[in-house]
Amino acid sequence: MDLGAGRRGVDMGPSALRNAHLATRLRELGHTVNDLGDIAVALPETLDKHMEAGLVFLDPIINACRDAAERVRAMPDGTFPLTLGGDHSVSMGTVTGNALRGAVSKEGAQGVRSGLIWVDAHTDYNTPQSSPSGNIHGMPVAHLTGLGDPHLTGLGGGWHMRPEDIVMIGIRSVDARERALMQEAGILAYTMKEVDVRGITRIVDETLERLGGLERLHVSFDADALDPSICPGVGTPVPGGLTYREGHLLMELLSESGRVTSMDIVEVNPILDTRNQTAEVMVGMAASLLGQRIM
Ligand code: 6HN
Ligand code: MN
Ligand code: MN
Ligand code: MN
Repeated sequence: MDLGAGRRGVDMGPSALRNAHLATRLRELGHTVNDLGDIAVALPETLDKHMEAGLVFLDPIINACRDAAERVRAMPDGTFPLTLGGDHSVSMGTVTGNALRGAVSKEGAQGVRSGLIWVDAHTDYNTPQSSPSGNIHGMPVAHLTGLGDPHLTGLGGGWHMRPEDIVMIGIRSVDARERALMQEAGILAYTMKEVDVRGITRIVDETLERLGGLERLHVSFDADALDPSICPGVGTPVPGGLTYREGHLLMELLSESGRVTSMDIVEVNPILDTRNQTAEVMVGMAASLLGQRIM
C-alpha cells in the first residue's frame, strides 16, 4: 500500500522487488521461498482522503496492518517472514505479528519480548499530535511502543515494543516534536554522524549487545536509509545516507550473528526510480541478510 505515504507509488514496490528477482536470489542461497502474494488494500483513488484525528487514511491502514500481522503471526515455525512494502506503516503489522508468532490467536495472546532494528533516514516516531504531515508512515515506531491512535496501538491486543528493545541506524531527518518524543522514550538512534565517526562494525556490535538475550530480532529496512544516489526510488529522500557497502556490511554482520528472525523491505517507489535500481539494491540487501543460513 501507499496510503501511509505522502505521495503515490510505493504500492508498486512489491512488484518491483519481485521483478528484480528476489525469490531467485534467495533460492540461489539455498532457501525455500514461498510467495504468499499481496494483501488487498483499497486504492486511494476510491477513497475520500481526509484527516481523521491527525491521521490520513486511518481505517484502510488499520485493516492492512491487521491483515499483515495475522499473516506473519500464522507463519509456521522455522520460517523467516520477509515482508515487502509498501509504505512503512505496514511495519506496525509485521512487528506485531512477529511478536505474536506461536500464539494461537491475537485475542488474549501474550506477545514475546522482541528486538527491533530500524534502518531508516527517519525515526518514524511521530504521533498524530506531533506529525507535521498526518502521514502514517512517519508514525509506526511510536505506535508500536503504545503512543498514538488507540486502533493502531491496539494491533497486538495489548502487546507493545519496549523502547529499550529498539535500535535505529542511518538516522538524519527527525521532526522537532518527534525528537522530543524519542528522547522521552529513550530510544537509541545511531545517526549518520555516528556511522561516519564510529563505523558500521562497532554499531552492529553495540546493537547486538543491547538486544542481547532477545530471541526474536526484526530488521525493518526503509530504502531511504541508503543514499539517494544508490536508491533514488524513494518518496522522502534525504541526502547523506548509508553507502552501498555500509548497507551490505550492516546486513552481512547481522546475518553472521545468526540472530535476525524476520525482515521488512519498505518504501521502494518504482515511479520515482531509475530503471528499477532501488528494487535491485534492496534485493541485494535482503540477500546479504539471508546469506548465511539463519534458521
Ligand atoms: N518514512 N517525518 C516525516 C513525517 O511526515 O512524519 C517523514 C516520514 C517519512 C517516513 O520514510 O517511512
Ligand atoms: Mn521509514
Ligand atoms: Mn524513511
Ligand atoms: Mn520514506
